[in-house]
Amino acid sequence: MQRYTADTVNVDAIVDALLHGDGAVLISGLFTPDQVAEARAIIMEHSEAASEKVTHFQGAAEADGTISLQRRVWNLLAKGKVFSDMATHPVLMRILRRFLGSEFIMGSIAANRILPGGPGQEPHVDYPYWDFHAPETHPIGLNGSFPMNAQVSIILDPFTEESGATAFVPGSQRELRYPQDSDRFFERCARMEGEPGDVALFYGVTWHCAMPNMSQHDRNAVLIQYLPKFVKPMEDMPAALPQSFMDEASADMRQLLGLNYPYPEVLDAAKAGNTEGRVA
Ligand SMILES: O=C(O)CCC(=O)C(=O)O
Ligand SMILES: [Fe+2]
Repeated sequence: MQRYTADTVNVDAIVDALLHGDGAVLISGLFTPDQVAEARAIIMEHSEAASEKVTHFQGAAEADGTISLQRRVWNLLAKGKVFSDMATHPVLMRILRRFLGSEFIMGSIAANRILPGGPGQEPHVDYPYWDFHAPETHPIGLNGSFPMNAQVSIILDPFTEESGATAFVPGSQRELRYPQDSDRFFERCARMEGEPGDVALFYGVTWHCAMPNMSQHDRNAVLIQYLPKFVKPMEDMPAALPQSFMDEASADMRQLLGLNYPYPEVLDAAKAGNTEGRVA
């Protein structure tokens, strides 16, 4: 996995690595210790109750109703300005404008906290390909040659093999396919290891999963899903945020919330509130 810093970021090389290379890169030191500490404290506070909803990729160890050791915190934009600053970091915006098109949007921003002893996930691909185990539900001929997803993991605790750093199979993004048992994922995988403040950026068709946390510390990350402007986002963020958030949002945040892209729209004037000619 190629490693960059904010100063050495090479957009063309990163786009090439995401599409044709490993499918993942690491950008180290993108966020300050203060930002990491603030984000982590908010996530820890909001995930103290074990009832936070987990992902559809939740580990088998939790399926029996025991206390969840993998916890999600949703709707982060409403929980602290630090998360808006993270989502709109200029280095990420610059890379993603090239990768997903200049008007790309955000489909989800959530935290994943894996407690000590917490489980990993099944190997998978991410939204909007997450159900590609049923390829017939997607358009015929769909492949990964142009991206409809980019994933950012902002690392808030040391990501090591022991603590369950995200596993991925380098190069698996080149062929859009859901990983099978016969793909021997766990024998072939590399790990997205990093320090708090680092960012793992990957193309979500790369086979990957969280791994079990065998360390003594929590393993927190902010997971951001970015999409091209025309893909229906996974979370309805504008509906979950107060109007004041929208009113104060930066131009980049308005773009990420999809506010620049108006569809679907009612294009029939009679239905759009023009009562002239409306049939009662
Ligand atoms: O937390 C991680 O390591 C990865 C999480 C992930 O891939 C997901 O929830 O889709
Ligand atoms: Fe994932």
